Amino acid sequence: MTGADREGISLEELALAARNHAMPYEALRYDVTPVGLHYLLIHYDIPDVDVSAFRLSVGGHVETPLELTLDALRAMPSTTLAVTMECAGNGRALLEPRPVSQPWLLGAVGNAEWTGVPLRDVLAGAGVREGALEVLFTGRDRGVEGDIEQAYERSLPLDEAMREDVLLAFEMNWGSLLPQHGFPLRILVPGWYGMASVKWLERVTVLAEPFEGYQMATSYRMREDPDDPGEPITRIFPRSLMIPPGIPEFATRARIAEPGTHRLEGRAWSGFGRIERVEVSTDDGVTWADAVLGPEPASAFGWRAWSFDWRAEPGEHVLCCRATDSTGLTQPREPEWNVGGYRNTAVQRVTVLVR
Ligand SMILES: Nc1nc2c(c(=O)[nH]1)N[C@H]1C(S)=C(S)[C@@H](COP(=O)(O)O)O[C@H]1N2
Ligand SMILES: [Mo]
Repeated sequence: MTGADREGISLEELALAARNHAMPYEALRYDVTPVGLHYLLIHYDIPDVDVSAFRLSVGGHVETPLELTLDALRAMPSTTLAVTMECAGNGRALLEPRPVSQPWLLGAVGNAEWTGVPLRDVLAGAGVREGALEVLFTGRDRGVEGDIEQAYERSLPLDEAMREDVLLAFEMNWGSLLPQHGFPLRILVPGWYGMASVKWLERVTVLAEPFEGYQMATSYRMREDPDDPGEPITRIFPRSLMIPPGIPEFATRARIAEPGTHRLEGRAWSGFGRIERVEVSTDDGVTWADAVLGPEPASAFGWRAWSFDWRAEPGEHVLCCRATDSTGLTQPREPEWNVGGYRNTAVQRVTVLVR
């Protein structure tokens, strides 16, 4: 189905799409996504943060509540990890009917190097009390969603929050966080969809009961219909994307390529396990062949490069790619429709006219 056949996009969706940009597919060529090419998703407005007055509060079910300056956090031992972050709504606009929200095609992803202090070191300083269940992360940004005025906030189960790779991150690609990526501090949860990595972090609260806020109880759940409470969305399902070969037609983005051998290149990632296989189809998913995998990424949740030599013959071809991880999870041919339009990891299809 071409764009013109599909139900038109609304001005509200356009307003969201123009604020929250995707990573262009050609940026899959970079192992580390340049900051300005990383996707962006901001539910409300970017808050104005006075960094001289900034304090991170750590409280709730702890022995000693803390108020930490940025300098105090920067003075602690820090780690840098290359992490693929992806929005849970990536692929939403390809669902039919299209759930109305940020209308992502497939570019809501990026692989950045994040520097920060392990959250567990800070929690150890505060002393988590017996009976703690979850850790709540509250951002400074406020808005109205589902008729509820709220700060953007999400919780994590305590065992996830205590992983050594969950960072209080203050740098992205070796520079201070930019305003749009959470300046001056965000939480980074490798392997989980982006909604868990709360930006503009103001407060960390240890909880002895589950947090039932809007972004947990209503948003970010796989629901078959509006009455279905659904299952929460957590880790990133495997996906692979390719750099579309050839050149684009400006208005339609249709690809045009010369006959001959094209090296197809892309990246694959998963929040469940290592990428073990990427396959390519040049006949719209009828037959598949293995791509050549690049080296194992240095960090567990960084993306992995792959390539595939395609002998392009004149005519129209639909190229597809599909990733499988070490837990055996792979990508379906068709999406699983759901109310929020989440986790559409159906294989990418790129139509190329060879002439
Ligand atoms: N405070 C706050 N944190 C947030 C969001 C937000 O709107 N507010 N958006 C979340 C979502 S849905 C995603 S996908 C990621 C996007 O991070 P990025 O814009 O740095 O790529 O941030 C998450 N953290
Ligand atoms: Mo997201």
